[in-house]
Amino acid sequence: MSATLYYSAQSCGAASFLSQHVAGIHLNTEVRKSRRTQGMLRTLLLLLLLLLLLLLLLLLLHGSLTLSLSVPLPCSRCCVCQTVDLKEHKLKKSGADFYAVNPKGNVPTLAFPNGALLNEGAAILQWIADQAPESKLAPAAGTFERYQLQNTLNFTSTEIHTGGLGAVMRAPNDEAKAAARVTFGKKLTYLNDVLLKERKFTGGNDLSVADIYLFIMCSGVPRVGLDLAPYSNIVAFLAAVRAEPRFAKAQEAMNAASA
Ligand SMILES: N[C@@H](CCC(=O)N[C@@H](CS)C(=O)NCC(=O)O)C(=O)O
Repeated sequence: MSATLYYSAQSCGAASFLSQHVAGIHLNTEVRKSRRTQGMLRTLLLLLLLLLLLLLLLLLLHGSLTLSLSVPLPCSRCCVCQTVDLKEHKLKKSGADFYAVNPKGNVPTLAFPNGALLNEGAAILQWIADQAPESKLAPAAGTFERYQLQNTLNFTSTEIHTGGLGAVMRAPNDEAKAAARVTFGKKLTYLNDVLLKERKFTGGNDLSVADIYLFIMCSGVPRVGLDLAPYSNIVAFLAAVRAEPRFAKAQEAMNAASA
């Protein structure tokens, strides 16, 4: 059975939607298998058409087979995606109370058929990457590179997301906002001068879930009154993520889903 991802395209939850799309786990592989089966049945039917006496009976049989095979089958590594109105804490489609899904009320949230929940972005992103190791969205568990990815996810969550963007947004007045921008600027300098120095992505040449999360967060920096232009490595990083073909497709899918 599929897990359900609750997200909002205008929030940090977008990183999880984009990552599951890049990982390819949005595809219902079982449905693709049944389409292959349908193709084989069509070939068989063409041969059987030569036997005119059985024509009517075979056409009827074909109709019922097509009908049953087109029903999507459950897929253990798929994500079903649901958008959340974060102001109202309601599901956009049904209007149902989101607190009934996740008592913490935040996105991203990943709900499993057995009732288990993941509701911290860093954990969800690693779960997504691990469902599709061939996507190389995270280094293998247990390797030093995986701990470095975890390091970047935590840095993004605590120092860019909550400690940077969140601190400026929550600051009660202009003076406090200016002070929060100065602190945030120091973290951006670290990101620019150390983490992204001579690197396309934070882990090297392969796009990772940490890059997708960092992309979403850094894209929000101008909205809190900070100019990214002096941070040339961050600007180059954002362009590199945007240019990654799998990411570009994922973004198109997210735009289409929220249109
Ligand atoms: N600690 C969580 C924070 C997630 C978070 O801040 N989500 C925001 C959107 S960016 C949210 O859902 N806010 C609404 C709420 O918490 O009620 C994580 O790292 O994933």
